[in-house]
Amino acid sequence: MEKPIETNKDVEKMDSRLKPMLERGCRVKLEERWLVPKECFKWEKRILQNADLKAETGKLMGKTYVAKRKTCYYGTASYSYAGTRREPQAWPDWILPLKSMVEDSCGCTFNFLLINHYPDGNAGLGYHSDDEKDLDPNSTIASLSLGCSRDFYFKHKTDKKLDVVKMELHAGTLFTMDANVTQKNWKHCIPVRKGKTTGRLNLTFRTMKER
Ligand SMILES: O=C(O)CCC(=O)C(=O)O
Repeated sequence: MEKPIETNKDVEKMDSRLKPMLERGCRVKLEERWLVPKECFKWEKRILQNADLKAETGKLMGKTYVAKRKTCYYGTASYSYAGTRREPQAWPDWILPLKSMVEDSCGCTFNFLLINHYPDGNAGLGYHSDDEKDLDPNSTIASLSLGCSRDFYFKHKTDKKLDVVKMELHAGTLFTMDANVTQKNWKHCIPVRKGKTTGRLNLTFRTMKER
């Protein structure tokens, strides 16, 4: 039997960088070192070996684009993003221990996983909110980072006087946010960073509305 996944029990639960968001009713939490380095390497390798990562495509002004970012979808519910419906593959057995660990930590269950692979710093993700109509607005979105550290920014949608909330997501960080207040009022992005030459994986566990 596989050994249980080790997580760091002494993680900081609150981060002052998130204060402007917490003060405005967002349910956001940054848990650095949620996963210990040895587990990070193990899962990074396992995902790169097993996940069917393909260049992400979408539609912009009627034209199909192919992004540098690669993606893969697992779960039991489909969802639409950037004008395209994504049909996930069934949960593979190899990801289930990690899914359970994230669910235990968040106190909820997830029916969808998006894996993003940024092969290097040329791949990023522009400002957007996770406000797709398929997403359960009362749910939590849990985002686990592996591999190369990357900047992660939040910008308020209407209050231009508010500074951009800046974080760096390191391997093993679990970032959680609500699918409601945070998505209604803030946009987030992973800026392109030309100097980064190694890859990053991000796993966002989500809860879609059941049809
Ligand atoms: O890669 C990340 O950390 C962010 C991913 C993201 O924003 C998304 O999948 O919507």
